[in-house]
Amino acid sequence: MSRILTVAAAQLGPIHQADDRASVVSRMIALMEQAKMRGADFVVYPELALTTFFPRWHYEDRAQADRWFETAMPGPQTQPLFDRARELQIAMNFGYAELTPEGRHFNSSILVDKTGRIAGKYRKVHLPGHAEYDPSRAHQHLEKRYFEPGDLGFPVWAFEGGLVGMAICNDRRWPETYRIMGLQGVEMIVLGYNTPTANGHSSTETLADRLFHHRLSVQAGAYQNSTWVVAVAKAGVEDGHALFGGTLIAGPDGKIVGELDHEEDGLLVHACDLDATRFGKETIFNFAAHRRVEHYGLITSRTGSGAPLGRAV
Ligand code: CDV
Repeated sequence: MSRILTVAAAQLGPIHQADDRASVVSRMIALMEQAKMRGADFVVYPELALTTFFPRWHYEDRAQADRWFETAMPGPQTQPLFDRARELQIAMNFGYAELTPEGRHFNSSILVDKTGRIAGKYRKVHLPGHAEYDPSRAHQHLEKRYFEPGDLGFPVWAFEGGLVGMAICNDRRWPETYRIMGLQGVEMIVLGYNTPTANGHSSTETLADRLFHHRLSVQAGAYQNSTWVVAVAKAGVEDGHALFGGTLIAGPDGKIVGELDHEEDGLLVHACDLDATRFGKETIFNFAAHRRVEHYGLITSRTGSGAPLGRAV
């Protein structure tokens, strides 16, 4: 048996500060139309898809960053994206900066079904970077200044015939992200990212090193939870600041089934067999048979690493 969900990873090239939402939405619609022509059921866009990666900019007054946030979803500028998705009968996922009516700020991502209904929302849990201007860094990464940590956990939804979950960028480096969704039987994880090409803490880490860590994280999460993972970049040079590409789809055996090799707007389309996730889930990663939760307490009782538990025997 096979259940096919044809997914289009829709990488976006750079978005500059001067690019308005309308121009970005029209690029997203162009990719959506190509995705539909190539047979996709589901188009997946990056983290903070509607704007430049603004957490690189320091605003003394945090409210100045509010112009990068959406106060309604859909709002007047994003409505055309929802309308076109409904016309084309294509599901979608994208990330955006969310400002709630209560004044809370999140780095969020939504699942929108083929009727244009928001079926699920995720708010980024693992916020990287720092909250105050740091002159020691080659570039600023102020996610901790502009967002609060997500408060929705890592849910999985019955969506477009499969079990689908979301993560955002830095979340992909944390095994807990995948395992919490694995424990809900996830069959596809969609995640968008904006990853600087250079490490702000290290002048020796190369682009190859950074792409290696990206692939390693995504492939391990896919394999260890026997799930598809669709990882989508916002890439290229935004106002002089480089983000790497590396948009890829990893299968439930951890192997990469396709990867983009450029940093522009572009599509990676793959027919994902959701039933291919069964083999790993029923054998080596049959959680019910093999997990030993009595030994996993530190995962939730300790945040940073601490004293070793080893004792003389
Ligand atoms: N947007 C991100 O979360 N970026 C991080 C960088 C800062 C390491 C990432 O994990 O790619």
